[in-house]
Amino acid sequence: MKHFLTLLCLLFARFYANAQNTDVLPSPAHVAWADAEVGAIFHLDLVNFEPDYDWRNWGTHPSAKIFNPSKLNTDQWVQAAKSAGATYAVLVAKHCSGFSLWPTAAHDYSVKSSPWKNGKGDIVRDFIASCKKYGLKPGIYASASANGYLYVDNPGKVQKGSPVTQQQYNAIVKQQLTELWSNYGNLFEIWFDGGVLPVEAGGPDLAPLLKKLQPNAVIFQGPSDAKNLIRWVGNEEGKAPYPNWSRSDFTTSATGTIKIDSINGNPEGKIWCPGEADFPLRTGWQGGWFWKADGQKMLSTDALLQAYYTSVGRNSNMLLGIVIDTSGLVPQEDYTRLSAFGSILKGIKRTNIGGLSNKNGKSFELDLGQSHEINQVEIMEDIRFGERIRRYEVQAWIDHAWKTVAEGTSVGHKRLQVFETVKTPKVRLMIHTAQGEPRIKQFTVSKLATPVLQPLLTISTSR
Ligand code: IPT
Repeated sequence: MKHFLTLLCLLFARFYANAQNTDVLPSPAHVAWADAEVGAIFHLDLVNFEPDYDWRNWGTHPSAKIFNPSKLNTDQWVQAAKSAGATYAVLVAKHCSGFSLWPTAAHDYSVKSSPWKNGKGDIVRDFIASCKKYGLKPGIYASASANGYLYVDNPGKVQKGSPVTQQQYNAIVKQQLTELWSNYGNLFEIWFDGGVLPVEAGGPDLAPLLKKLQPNAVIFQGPSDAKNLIRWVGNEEGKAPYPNWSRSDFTTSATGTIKIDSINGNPEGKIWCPGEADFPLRTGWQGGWFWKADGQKMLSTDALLQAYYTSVGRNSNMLLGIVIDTSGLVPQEDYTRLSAFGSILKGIKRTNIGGLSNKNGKSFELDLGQSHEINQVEIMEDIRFGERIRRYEVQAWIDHAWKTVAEGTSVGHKRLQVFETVKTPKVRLMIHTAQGEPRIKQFTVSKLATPVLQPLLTISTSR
C-alpha cells in the first residue's frame, strides 16, 4: 500500500508538472495569426503633406484642408502588399497627428474636413473592402498613446494647454475605437503603438471594449488584461531576438512607454504573447514609415530576405511597413521592390527536398533516398498544444558519421536555419529538452540557390 501511494504521488507529480508546463496555450486567434506569418502596415498622414510638421509642437497642427491624396486607391495598396507575400494588412487609421482617416464623430480633425472626395470619403472603409477583395485579413492601428491635435504625448497623457482634459481624451479614445471596432467588421489584428496607459495610471479601460467588440482580433501591445495579446520585438529592423519564446510574463510596453520587458519571452511565461517584428521598407525620414519625395532609401531584396529569416524564421511574424505618397498610392519603385521580394519568397517555398509532418516524439530521421545537397532546415511545432521544444539539434549523415548542421532552443510556430551546403542521404532531428511530448507540425530540409543563400549566411542564425 505504501508503495502504491508513493507511486500514485509520483505519477500525480509528473502529470501535474507536465500539465503546468504545457497549459499556457495560444487562442485560436493566436494560431491563425502565427499561420499568417507575413503582414503589411500602411502609413499616410498629414505629415506627408507638411513634412516640417512636428506633432509635439502643440497647437501647430496643419489644417485638414491640406489632405488631398487625389488618386488614392486602396486596391493598389493591398495588391502591393499581396505581391510581397503578405496575408494580412494593417491600416494606420490615426497616427501621432490625431488626424483620422475615417469620418469620426469624435471631432472634426479627419477626412471629413478635407478636400479629398469633398469630405465624403472614408479610407478605413475603402481599405477593408480592398482587403476583402484580395483575400488579405484586415487590421487597424489607431494608437491611444499620442495625438498632436489634442496635445497628448506618450503614453497617452494629456499635456498642459490641451483643449481637453484626460477624462475627455479617454472618452474620445473610447469613442473612436468603438467606431473602428464596430463599423468595419471583424478585424484580424489591432495595433496599439507604444502600448496603452493603464487604467490605474489614468488611462481608458479598453479590455472590456475589446472583449465586446473584437474578441477574435490579436492585440499588439494592448492592455495587460486583454486577450490574444502579442508583443513587440524591441526594434524596427525585423530582427526578433533569439531565443524568441511565444510565452511571456507581460506584453511589451506594459506601461505604455518604450520600456521593453521580457524581450526574449519566457518558455515558462504566464501568458501566450508572441512577438511581431515591424519594420519599414524605406529608411530615413520619419524612420522610413512615411513617404517623402527625396532623402529616403529602400531596403534591398537581400535585406528583406534577411529580415524574413530573423522574424518568421525566429518564431515571430513579419510586419512590413509600406508608404503611401501624397497622390494616395504606393510609389511604383516600392511596388516593384515588394513584388521582387514576393517572387523570391515563393521560390524559396519550392526547394524542399524531404520532410515529415504531424509527428509526435523526440527524435526523427529523414531518409532522403539518395545523397542530396541541403542548406536549410525548417522546424514547426503544432503550437495548438503549446510550445514544447526547449533545445534541439539537427544532424546530417556525412562521411559515415552524424554531423551537427543546426541547433537551437526556441522553435514555436517556425524556425528556419541556413548553413553551408552539405551533401547527405539522411538527416535527423533530435529534441534534447522538452516539456511534454513535442508535437512536430513540420520538419523540412531544403536547398536554397546560392544567390539566395549567400546573404543569409551572413546573418547570425544562432545555431
Ligand atoms: C515604439 C514604441 O515605443 C513601441 O512601444 C512599439 O509600439 C514600437 O514603436 C513599434 O514599432 S516607438 C519607435 C520610435 C521605436
